[in-house]
Parts: sequence; structure tokens; C-alpha cells
Amino acid sequence: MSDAGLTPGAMRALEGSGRIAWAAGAVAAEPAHLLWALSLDETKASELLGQCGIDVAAIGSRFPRSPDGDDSLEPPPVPIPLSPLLTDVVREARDLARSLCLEEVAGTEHLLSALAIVDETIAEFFRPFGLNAPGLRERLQQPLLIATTPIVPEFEIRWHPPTDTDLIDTLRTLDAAANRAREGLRVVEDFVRFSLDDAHLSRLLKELRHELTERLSDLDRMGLTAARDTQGDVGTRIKTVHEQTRLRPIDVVVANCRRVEEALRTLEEFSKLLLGQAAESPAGEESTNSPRPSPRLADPQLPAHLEQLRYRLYTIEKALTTALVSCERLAGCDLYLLVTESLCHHGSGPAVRQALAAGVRIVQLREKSMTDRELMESARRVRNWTREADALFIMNDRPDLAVLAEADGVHVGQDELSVREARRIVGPHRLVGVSTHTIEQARQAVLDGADYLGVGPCFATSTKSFDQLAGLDFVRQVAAEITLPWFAIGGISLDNIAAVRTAGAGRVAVSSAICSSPTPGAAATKLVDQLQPPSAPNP
Ligand code: TZP
Repeated sequence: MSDAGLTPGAMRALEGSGRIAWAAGAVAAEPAHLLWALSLDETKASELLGQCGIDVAAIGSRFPRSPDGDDSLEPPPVPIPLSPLLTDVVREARDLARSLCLEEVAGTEHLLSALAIVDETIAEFFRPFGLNAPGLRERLQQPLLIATTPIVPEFEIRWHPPTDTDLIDTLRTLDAAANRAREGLRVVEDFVRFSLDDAHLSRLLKELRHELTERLSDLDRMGLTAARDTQGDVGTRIKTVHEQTRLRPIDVVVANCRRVEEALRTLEEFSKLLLGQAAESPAGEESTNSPRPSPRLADPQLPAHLEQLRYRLYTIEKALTTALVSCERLAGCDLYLLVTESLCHHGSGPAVRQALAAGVRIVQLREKSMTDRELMESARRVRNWTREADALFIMNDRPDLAVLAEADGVHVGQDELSVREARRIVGPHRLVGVSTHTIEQARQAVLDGADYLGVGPCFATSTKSFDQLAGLDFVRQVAAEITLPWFAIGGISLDNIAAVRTAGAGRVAVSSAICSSPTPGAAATKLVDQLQPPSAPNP
């Protein structure tokens, strides 16, 4: 079983489900086996179950285990596969982790929620206990607050302040992590600023770096630099081959984002030790071993703030890598055709095929009044034409039909499904494009994980009605700060495309300029020509 995308706890639970399935004589691990495994281990899932009053007795009465099922099960002699339903549960758990927490890994709590979503019988079993998929989803979005009863010790615990050596070790660790975080963040910021030229993401990274510096000043005051011992650091002499080779800029960016995320995690965890000393020290009891009061953080929320910075970086990392990958995927897609049957003089077939022959590399099917059946027939035709021309095919508004028609992606507007919702339907590999009409919407779409943007309307158009004209000012704003691929759209024709180019658009989307032309091929050729980069002057 691959551990990609699962926490060690979640992996353990899945292995446990295999052991339970084997003991029950099952050929594959089923969702009920996983429920058992989750409840038997000390996991976030078992805490959630406990909070709702679901204990092993309740589970046993609904999902009996093997007659002599004991908790110390032997590993099966052969690997026990996951049933198709349990495979769906794992997939759902990963999707939940990604969409709810922007975490790349799913934990036991995500597996538990996925059980309630995917398995009807388990969902039904949970219901009387007040546990359901939306409720679990809500809990996952909040920090997990675990109600625990204090353990009453049978012996007296005397608190001893940490020794100076403990403190130096902690400060040294924090110092190394703080340096790693600041330096890594600089590397990423430099790339985004100088190579990617992305003002939006540069600004977000700069804000993050400044906030980090401000937060770390609390730690700096505690003597981080004094604790530093670079010459005595065994780690400075250990180098892996991987560390020394970076193939492409994206490798540098990803490696440094990860480095900062790891450093932020170290800062978060070790700064808790400095909180603990303050919190655990009995009131008024001064240490007899230590001549000075133990240092404490001025801001008890520091670990929580560091955690939030880490989450912000996950989002920026994703936006950054999406921009790089999308630029590659949409290379050569400078003219985007939106095809609507009713706008085409000679039908959509000639319009699409002639546009493809003229060099259009991306086509969207945009039909607002067809029945689903008509839409699917049309989608299949456009899919075939674009496939033959090795061009991309995008479905407007309908992620479900995009999947059915094997489209390369889906395009949504501000009033349709969100990027996140569309992504949940079309999966990680299809393109999700979104229409934007203000710079705030464009910035948000970048962070939402869109693969490209529509930017407009540039000019008045009868193809779609708008309350407000975004105009070329909006095109200039986007050109000044966003590197994620974007297409200027709305009323663009041969008469005004030069102005759109001058405003900074390198890519353009049109509908009527091609569809409503008596000669769609010739119209497309002229538009494609207008989008060519100016040729270098003769030497
Ligand atoms: N979104 C913004 S403007 C527009 C859409 C779908 C219509 C584009 O059509 P045309 O005919 O090129 O103005």
C-alpha cells in the first residue's frame, strides 16, 4: 500500500483494517474494518467517535467482528487489498484533506469523514449519534478541540524548570529554523519577483516574510543568536545529492517552499516548549536550581500564528506552481475560441474546424440554451475536432459534462460553481478556468487554484450581458501583476485587438469575431497574426 497522501496514523489505521479483515476471514478490507481500526487506535478519529458516544460496544453491535476478535491482531501473511468501496473512502479522505485544510496528507479524521460520505451503511449507523458528513466536515474546518479529563496521578509530580542546557538546545533549534525559514522565503520571493515577474504573489510573499520577522522578534529577544553554534552543527557537513542538483527553476521554488514549511513547523513545535515552561510552572514557585526566572514567550499565541503562516505559504506555493505548470500547458494557446451554435453563420462545424486549421489551439463550447442531450452531442463533436487538431477542449459551466465528454477542462463564471467545487468534479488534472471582472476577483482566482483566467469584458458585446464594463483598465491591472495565464475577452475583433495587445494582453478569447464571420477561417488567421510577437528587427 502506498503511503502517498496519508499521515502515519491513517496508514496505521488502514493496515489495521487489513488485519481485522484477515481475522474475520474477508478477502478485502471493507469500510467497516476501517471503522474498527480507527476506533481501536488512539487517533483523532477515535476522539471524535468518543465525543459522540460511539464506542467499541456500539460499533460491535452493528458491525460484529470475528468471534474471537482481539485487539492485538497478527499481521496477515499476505497483504490484504482494499475493497473498491474502501479505495473510494481513501480517495475521498485525500480530497477532503486537500480541500478543507490545504493539507497534502489525510489523517484519521479525514478517513472517518470519508466513511460517512462514501459508505451508506456507516452513515446510517452514525446518524442516531448525531454524526453526519456535513457535521464532520464542519468539525474538520475547526481546530480539533479534544475534551479530555485530567489524569489524577497516584504520586506527586514536582515541576522542575528545564535546565540551561535544555533551554540552549531549544533556542539553538529555533535559531536554525528561523534562519532556514527567512532564507528559504527569500529564495522563493526572489524567483517570483525576478524570474516570474508576478507582482501579486511577490506582494503576498513579502507580507508573509515581514510578518514572520515580526513574529520571530519575540523569539529573538530570548537570545537565539547567543545560542547559535554553527561550527558545532553536525548538519552543516551532511549534504545529499538531491540537495545539490536542481533541474529547473520550479524545483528550486518547490524545494524552498518545503524548506520554509518544515522550518515553520519546527518553530511552531519548539516554541511551544517555551510556552509550556510558563504554563506548567506552579504559580509563585520559583526554581531552586535556576537563579533566574525561566524565559517565556511574550505572545502565547506565537505557535498558532506560526501555524497560520505555514497555511498561507501552502496556498501561495500552490498558486505559484499552478502558474508555472499552466504557462507550460497553455503555451501556444494565444487565441481562444468560444463557440456557440446560434452565432455561427454556417454552423459550429465549419467555424471550429476552420479556426483550428488557422492555428487556434483552445476551444470552449459555450451553449446556454441547449438541453443536456444536445449539449453532450455537441461536446462530443467538438471533442473529436479538437482532438484531431491536437487542441484543448473546454466545456463552459458544466464540470459534469466536461468529464463525460473527456474535455480538457471546464470554464466557470463568477455566478456558477466555484473553482474549488468545479475542481472536485473534474479532478486534479483537468483545467479549471474562471471569468473575472475586477482585479480582486482575479487575485482571488489565483489563490483558489484556477488554471487560467478570463479577463473582461474589454468592450461592449452582445454575446453576454454585463452591468459594468471592466474595460482595458482592468486588462492593464491584470497585466501588471498576474502571471497565471489569462485571456482578455469581450467584444474583441480585428478592429480593436491592437489596443488590447497594447494594454498588455498576450492572449485573447473571442466568440462573435470568428463564429459570426462569413469566413471564420480567414478571421481566425488574421487574429492569430495579430497575436504573434513582433519580429526582431533585422541586424
Ligand atoms: N465573457 C466575457 S465577455 C464574453 C464572455 C463569455 C463574451 C465574448 O464574446 P464576444 O463575441 O467575443 O464578445
